[in-house]
Formats: sequence, C-alpha cells, structure tokens
Amino acid sequence: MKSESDKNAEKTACILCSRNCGLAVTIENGKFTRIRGDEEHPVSRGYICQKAARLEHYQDHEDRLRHPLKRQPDGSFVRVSWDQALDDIAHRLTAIRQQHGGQAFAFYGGGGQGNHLGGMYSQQLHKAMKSRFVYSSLAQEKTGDFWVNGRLFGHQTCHTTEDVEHADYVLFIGTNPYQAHGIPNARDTLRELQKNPDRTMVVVDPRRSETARQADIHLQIKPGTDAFLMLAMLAIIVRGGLHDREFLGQHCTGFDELECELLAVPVAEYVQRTELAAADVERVARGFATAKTACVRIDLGIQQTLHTTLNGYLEKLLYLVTGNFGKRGGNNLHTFLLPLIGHSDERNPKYPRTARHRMFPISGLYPPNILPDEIEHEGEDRVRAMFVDSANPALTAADTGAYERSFGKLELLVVVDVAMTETARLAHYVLPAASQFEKWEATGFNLEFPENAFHLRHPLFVPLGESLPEAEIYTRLLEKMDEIPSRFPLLERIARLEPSFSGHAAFLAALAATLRRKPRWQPYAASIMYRTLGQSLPDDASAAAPLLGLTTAYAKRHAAAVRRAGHQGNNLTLGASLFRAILERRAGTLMSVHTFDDTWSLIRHPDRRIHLAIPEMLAEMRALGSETPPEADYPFILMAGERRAYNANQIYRDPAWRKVDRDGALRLHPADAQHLGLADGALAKCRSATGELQVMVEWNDNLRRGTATLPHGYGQRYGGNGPFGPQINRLTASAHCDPLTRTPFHKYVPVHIEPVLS
Ligand SMILES: Nc1nc2c(c(=O)[nH]1)N[C@H]1C(S)=C(S)[C@@H](COP(=O)(O)OP(=O)(O)OC[C@H]3O[C@@H](n4cnc5c(=O)[nH]c(N)nc54)[C@H](O)[C@@H]3O)O[C@H]1N2
Ligand SMILES: Nc1nc2c(c(=O)[nH]1)N[C@H]1C(S)=C(S)[C@@H](COP(=O)(O)OP(=O)(O)OC[C@H]3O[C@@H](n4cnc5c(=O)[nH]c(N)nc54)[C@H](O)[C@@H]3O)O[C@H]1N2
Ligand code: SF4
Ligand SMILES: [Mo]
Repeated sequence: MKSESDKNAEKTACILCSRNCGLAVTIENGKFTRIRGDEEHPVSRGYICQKAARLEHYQDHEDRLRHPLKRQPDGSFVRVSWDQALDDIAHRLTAIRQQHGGQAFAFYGGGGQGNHLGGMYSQQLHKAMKSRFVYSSLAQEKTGDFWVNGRLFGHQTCHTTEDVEHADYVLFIGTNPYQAHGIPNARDTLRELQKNPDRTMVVVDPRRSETARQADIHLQIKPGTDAFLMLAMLAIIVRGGLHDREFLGQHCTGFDELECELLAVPVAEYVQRTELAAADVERVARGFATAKTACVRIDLGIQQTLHTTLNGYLEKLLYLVTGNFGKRGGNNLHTFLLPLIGHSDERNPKYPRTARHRMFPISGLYPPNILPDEIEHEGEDRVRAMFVDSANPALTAADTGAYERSFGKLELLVVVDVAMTETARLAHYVLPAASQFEKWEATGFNLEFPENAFHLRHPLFVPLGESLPEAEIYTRLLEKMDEIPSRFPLLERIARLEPSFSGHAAFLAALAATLRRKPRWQPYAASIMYRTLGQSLPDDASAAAPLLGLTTAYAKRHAAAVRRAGHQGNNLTLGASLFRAILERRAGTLMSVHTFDDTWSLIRHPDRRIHLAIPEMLAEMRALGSETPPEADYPFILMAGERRAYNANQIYRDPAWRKVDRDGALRLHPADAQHLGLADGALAKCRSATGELQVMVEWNDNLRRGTATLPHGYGQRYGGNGPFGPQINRLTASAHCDPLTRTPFHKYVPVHIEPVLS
C-alpha cells in the first residue's frame, strides 16, 4: 500500500546523468523534502543512486541566476531587463550576420543530461543566424562512434544500444557503470550479472574500478592499448572460425576484405602491448564469441584515449562479427523521439568546414577542441559571436586557458544557464533559465530497444526571480530579430476552436499551409507551435507543443511499434494520441515496442546491410603499431576526468553536495606515491605540457602503476569563493585529440607529479 506521502508525491526525473531515473518527490514550502525512485517509471522502475537525493543543491543555491545580467567594462555584472538584454542581443546578432554572414556565429551546447526540450527552440537561432556551427560536448566524446555508425549503418543517427540485462556474456570496455551508470539500473543490473553463474561479466579497465571488482574477469589493460586488444580478439575469433558466417552472409557486406586484415594481425605482439596475459585474452575472445548471447558496452575509457575512432569501429566489429546484433541480449539499433543528433557525412560538401581547421561536422556537431582556434583565427571568416546554452566549456573543454583567452576576444558572448558558471563570467550577457524543475522539460536520452519510453516532466516550482524557460527566451529573441511575428491569429484561433485532442489534424494542416505560404518561417515551426497550439494546451504546457510534430512523424514511421505500446489511432490520429499520452502521464510513457526484426529497417544503407569495410579504419588498422612512447618529462598517464561517487558534470555547483572527496583527490598507486615521497593526503603538483594544478593525493591500490586519476566535474567557484577542487582542463591540450574527429584524449594526459614543498 502507498503511504500518505507517496500519494502526494509529484513525478519527475533525475537530471544528473543520461539515465534520467524517474523520481517521486515530496515538496514542502518550496523545497524538496523527500526524493525517492518512482516505481511507476517505465524504465527505471524505482531505481536511483545516491546522487539524486541531493537535488535540492541544484534547485536552490546561492549562484542561481535570477535576472538577466550585462557585463560592465570593469568585469562586474549589472541587472538589466529582459527587453534591454534581448533588444541589444538581437540588434548585435543581426548586425554581425549582415556584415559577416553565418560563419561568424557559433552555438555551443543545446542540452545537458536532463534538458533537451529547449534544444528545439535554441536550434532556431542558428538557423536565423544562417550558421551551422554547433559545438557540443557530444563532440568531445561520442562523435567517433557516430562517424563509424554512419559508415556501418548508412546514417550517423543510427545509434546502438546494448542489452546488458539479457546477455549471457557482457564485455565492458572503458566504462565504469557502477559509478557512471549509462546502462539501465546499473547497480541492480551488475548484481544480477554477478550472481548468475551462467552469465559472464568481463571488464577491460586499467583500474580495478568498482565495476571491475564485481567482474568474473578483469583485464587490467595498459592505458591507450585497447585497439591492440580488440584487434587481437577479433583475429583470434576469425582464425578460430568462431565468427557467425550466417549472420555475416545475410546482413553484412565487406567481410572478406576485413577478414584479410584480421588474418594479418600479429596477435602475440599486440597482446604484449596491452600487458595482459595471452591466455586471458584468448579466453575472453573465445568466451565472447561462443556465448549464446553477448554484448559490448563501452564509454569514455576508449572514446577519450588513443585510437578513439578505431576503438569505436573495433568494439562494434566484436558484436557484428559474432552475430550479436539485432537480437535479444546483443547490441541493437534503437529509435529516437527527440532527434538528439543529425547526419552530416563529410564527403558531402554541403556541410561547411570551419575556417581555421577546415573541420567538418559529425552528426551536425563540431568539436570543442578546435573552437578557441576558430575564434582566434586571423581571417575575416573567424567566429565572432556565440551563444552557450546548458554547458560550461570554460571548465569542461580541453585547455581552460585557451577558452578563457579566446572567449575574451568574442564580439558577443551570451550564456543561457541556471547558474553563474565560469563560462557565464566571460559573457557579455547572462540570461537566466528556469531550472529543470521549474518548467516543462524532457530529455532525448531514450535509447532503449525493443521497448522505448519518453518522459515529459511538468514544473514543480515557479521559476526563480525573472528566469524563463528556453522556449520563451529563444522565441522572444526571434521576434526581436524580426524573424517571426509575435501573433499568428489564424493558427491561434484554430488551436482554440479545435476540440481538445481531436487528432490536432486541423491545426497541423493549417500550420503546414501557413509554412507553405511563408517559407521564411519554416525554420521556426517550434516557436510558432509554442505561441499558438501551446496556448491551448492544459497546465501551461506550451513548451511541449512542438512534440506534436515529433510524435506525428514518429508514429508515421513506427506505427506498429507505437500501437504495440498501447497507443491507438489511425494514420492521422496515432501521433496525436501518443502526444496526448506523453502530456498526461506524468511518470513517463512507453512510446514504442519494436520487434528485433525491425532492426533491418532501421539500417539506412539502401541495401539494408551493414557495410563492414570502412577504408579509413582498415588503413588505420594497418598503420597501428608505430606509437611514440610517452615523453620522459611526463612519466605518468593521467586519466583526467574519472566518474566517482560524488561528481555529476557541472550540474551541482555548491560543494556542500559532496558527502566525500571534497577536494577531488589525485589518486595514485601507493608504491608510486611512496617513490615520489607523497604521503596519503599530501599536496602535490601535477604538471602537463599545458598547465599545472595543485592537488591532494590519495593512495589507491586499484590503480595501475604509472597512472593517476583526477575526477571530472570539479573546479567551480561558488558564492564568491573557490575554485573548489581541480580544474582538470587546465592540464589538457586542444591538439591532444583524435586526428579524424578531434575528440580529446582526456584519459591519456602525460603528466609530471611532484610533492609541494612547504
Ligand atoms: N558519478 C558520475 N556519473 C556520471 C557522470 C559524472 O560526472 N559523475 N557523467 C556522465 C557522463 S557525461 C558520461 S559521458 C559518463 C561517462 O562514464 P564512463 O566512461 O563509464 O566513466 P569514466 O570514469 O569517465 O571512465 C570509465 C573508465 O574508463 C577507464 N579507462 C581510462 N583509460 C582507459 C583505457 O585506456 N582503456 C580502458 N579500457 N579503460 C580506460 C577508467 O579507469 C574508468 O574506470 O558518465 C556519466 N555518469
Ligand atoms: N578533462 C575532461 N573533460 C571532460 C570530461 C572528462 O572526462 N575529462 N568529460 C566530458 C564529457 S563526457 C561531458 S558530457 C562534458 C560535460 O560538460 P558540459 O557540456 O559543459 O555540461 P554539463 O557539465 O552537463 O553542464 C551543464 C550546464 O547546464 C546548466 N543547466 C542545468 N540545467 C539547466 C537548464 O535547465 N537550462 C540551462 N540553460 N542550463 C542548465 C548547468 O548549470 C551547467 O552549467 O564534460 C567533458 N569534459
Ligand atoms: S544520477 Fe543517473 S543513475 Fe543516479 S539517480 Fe540520477 S539519473 Fe539515476
Ligand atoms: Mo558525457
């Protein structure tokens, strides 16, 4: 039976990582008084981790922004009205566009871990600016993966997921789900895996991570050598005839070419480079290939280190070559409702390259590693104006110093955030967004298959001060830029007249007719729906209005899957019925139930096959082996950005939220620490070719000798004090990145460590 407080609980979700676990919360006097996992959430079903209980520290703290702010010549900020701020920004943006064209504008961000609804509105701004230069944190971790997907499956939006819950054999490479999550209900899922003797869990990690400690087999690999390991495994599989010939023949092309390369792999030599035992590698390769079902789950440990893109290719080959794809317990393609990423094949010249680095976008995104150079570039075609929304690149992108310097050279920098961040301090204008618990909000991290869900969250608090939802901020800005009028009388009338949820067919038809008549407005459908249909939605859910367009398109493409999820309607009304369910069900909605057979229709190559041979990757495979050894001046490999119990990107700013590890310690193997004369708790200097930090040392025998780790998500100022904890990107370098995708090698930063002499 539900207790009284559960009955009064409001439904929402955690916004701290991509799992977005459902929450049932109690609110009293404008504060969270109880935060629990919501058993009614279709995916998390009651699960949460220790970080969610602290959400009051996100919602209410000293550095929340209350009013629009304008920076003064002396660096201080004064309060201005929304009209003052937006009039001036609109004026300056249109002047820059007129004088320098779209290339002068860049956008950074577009949603963090929990807020992607605003992205539908902010993306209208780059369209208004005629710019395609969207920089994003995804392009400092996942674009290698997206690029490979584009080649394998025919489109960069073909994103895969892994059915860890049902696999007999799970290979975790470079990821620590116990702390970082990333898989459904991570700790429960890991426990299930561990306690079932018929299932095997393998962790490849240079560190005996919390996940590795639960594994059947831990391969404590030498950092940066995963490509050698995966190639050796693939070679063992193919030579042993353990590949799935039937799957390869039926669903793939290019295996012959790939097989030739794999047969040439010097297995023993490659295994030696990983510093693993040959018998262990052999056992894992054979175990993975012969398991009834197997899947691979990877993350930053191979995405932010040497050979990033090749790692992404090889990891996928492991499950493809063994036929663990498109089936229960394997890796699978999934569908999106909110399109988080796009497609931009660099072989097509229509996707513009940047001025300085001639860098192409991947999935429509440009990498943060090149941005300082694109701003500081001498040419007329440099980046001059920027919006940063839902990101804090001054701390999270490589080379903090380069960001501070280059952002200082922008003619206009506007930051949209809930808090006064390090990036906001560099801005000309800081615009206060309502928090994720003060507005209608949702994420696009719905990456499940075959069942997929969507959670639209309703507001729990009134917006703080004068803060506004992004929907309103960007719509007002477009109005002030004269891109759209503020009223659409005909559409407003139709939206009002239409009996609630009759399928919204009349509204969509009228909208389509309007946009045909005024093609200039086509990029702004989201804001137009917000101002029209939005006004007639219940509970002020106006910001959710554009979801009707998305549910309509989704239901058209995946009608059977949407119906299997229990939504009803004909060709015209199914999308509206999904929209209505999303609006009404506050705990989240099952939106689709696919079948594994749908997999082949999700592949976008016209032949519906997986194209295994990617020439660039085959060439990189052949060139592997000629590595330069680490420099003598920097003998340690620093993993700059570990996920720990109390870090959560830049989302919490008040250091009081952390129950442990307030200093964000530098972890070091005790033997290394002793050798350097560093006691547990001592102060050390950690120096890279880019910069230097003073850090506190923590002895930790889970590390490999010769490696050190620092946590991600520290270094914020708070309440006028700080920084609290290490600003790790003072150590990282813009050029230290994957040559193809320009994603950083944050997990492989050569450093020198020495005691601080007092
Ligand atoms: N607690 C917490 N959870 C988070 C976040 C957070 O800030 N805090 N952030 C979220 C975000 S944005 C992301 S992207 C994910 C990231 O999630 P993960 O990638 O799982 O987390 P990390 O700790 O960054 O790195 C994973 C592991 O890679 C290992 N590793 C380092 N170098 C190598 C290598 O050369 N080879 C191999 N095989 N492994 C290596 C590290 O030891 C580490 O255990 O976490 C999300 N979840
Ligand atoms: N060295 C090193 N650097 C790293 C990493 C690493 O491992 N090592 N990890 C990288 C990875 S994987 C990631 S994902 C990035 C993360 O870094 P960022 O992309 O910079 O994103 P977040 O830390 O998620 O910051 C989210 C911002 O959004 C704000 N915010 C919260 N809610 C709202 C809202 O409703 N509206 C608006 N407008 N703003 C809001 C928060 O106050 C915060 O400033 O860091 C990357 N940087
Ligand atoms: S941090 Fe991630 S795993 Fe933990 S409760 Fe929040 S969404 Fe769930
Ligand atoms: Mo991330």
